[in-house]
Amino acid sequence: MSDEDEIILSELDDEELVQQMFDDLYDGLKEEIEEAVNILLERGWQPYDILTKALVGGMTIVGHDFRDGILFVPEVLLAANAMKGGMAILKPLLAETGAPRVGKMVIGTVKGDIHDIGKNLVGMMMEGAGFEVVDLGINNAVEKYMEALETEAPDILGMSALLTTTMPYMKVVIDTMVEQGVRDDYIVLVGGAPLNEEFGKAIGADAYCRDAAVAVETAKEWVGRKHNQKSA
Ligand code: B1M
Repeated sequence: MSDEDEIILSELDDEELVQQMFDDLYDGLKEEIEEAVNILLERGWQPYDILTKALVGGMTIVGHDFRDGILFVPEVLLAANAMKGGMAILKPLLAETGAPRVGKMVIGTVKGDIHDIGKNLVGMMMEGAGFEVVDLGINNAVEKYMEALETEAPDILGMSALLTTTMPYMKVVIDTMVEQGVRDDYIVLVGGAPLNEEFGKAIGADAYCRDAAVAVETAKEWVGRKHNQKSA
C-alpha cells in the first residue's frame, strides 16, 4: 500500500482494527484512536475489553520500545496523550454500571513521579465498580496525602509509583500515617509496574495491586472486611 492510500478504520475487521490501534497509539494519533474506540463500541465491544485489549495492549508495545531506547520521551508523551483520548471516551461507560456506592478512595501518584495513566485507569475502574474516587493527580508530597485523608475521610488510600526511584516514597507516607496514629484508620493499597507483593508488605501497605482489575477486587474485599469488623 502506498503512503497516499488512506486507511479507512471502519473498513477493517476487529482484529485488523486492534492492530491498527497499536500502530496509531505508537504514532500518537489521538483522533484515530478516538475514532477506533468509537467503532469498537458501535460493534458491541465492552468498554473494558477495548481498554485492556486495544489501549493497554498498545501501550505495552510503546513501553517495550521506550525501555529499549527505540522510542523517546516526546514520542511516549504523544502515545500517552492518544491513550488518554481513548480513555476519556470509555470513562463514563465504565462508570455507568449503576453499582451502589461501595466505598471511597483517595488516590495519587507519589512525589517525584509524573506517570498517571495507570493511576487514572485504576480510578476509572474503581468508579465503574461503584467507589467514589478523589484523584490527587501526580507528584504528591506526604502533606498532600495527609491533608486529603483528613478532609476526604476515605476508606482507602491508593498510591501509584512507576519508577524504582519513587516507589520508596510510599513508605514515607505510610510511616507518617503511623507516626500520626492514623495508619489503621485506612486501607492502604499500592500499585505500579516496578512494585510487587513483597515490596507492598515491606513498606506496611495492606495490599499490592498488580493491575486495575485486581485493585477493584482487593478494594472490595478490604472494604467488606472493614465493615464486618465495625458491625461485629
Ligand atoms: Co516513563 N518510565 N519515564 N514515562 N514510562 C517507565 C515507567 C519505564 C519502566 C520505561 C522503561 O524504561 N522501560 C521507566 C522506569 C524505569 C525504572 O524506574 N525502573 C521510565 C522512565 C525511566 C521514565 C523517565 C525517567 C524517562 C526520562 O525522563 N529519562 C521519566 C520520569 C518522569 C517522572 O516521573 N519524574 C519518564 C517519563 C514518562 C512520560 C512522561 C514520557 C510518560 C508518562 C505519561 C503519563 O503517564 N501521563 C511515560 C510512560 C508513558 C512510561 C511507560 C512507557 C508506560 C507507563 C504506562 O502508562 N503504562 C513505562 C513503561 C512501562 O511501564 N511498560 C515507563 C500503562 C499503564 C496502564 O500501566 O502504569 O503499570 P501501569 O499501571 C497499571 C498497574 O501498574 C496498576 O494498575 C494499572 C492498570 O492496570 N497500578 C496500580 C498502577 N498504579 C496503581 C495504583 C494502585 C493500584 C494499581 O493503587 C491502588
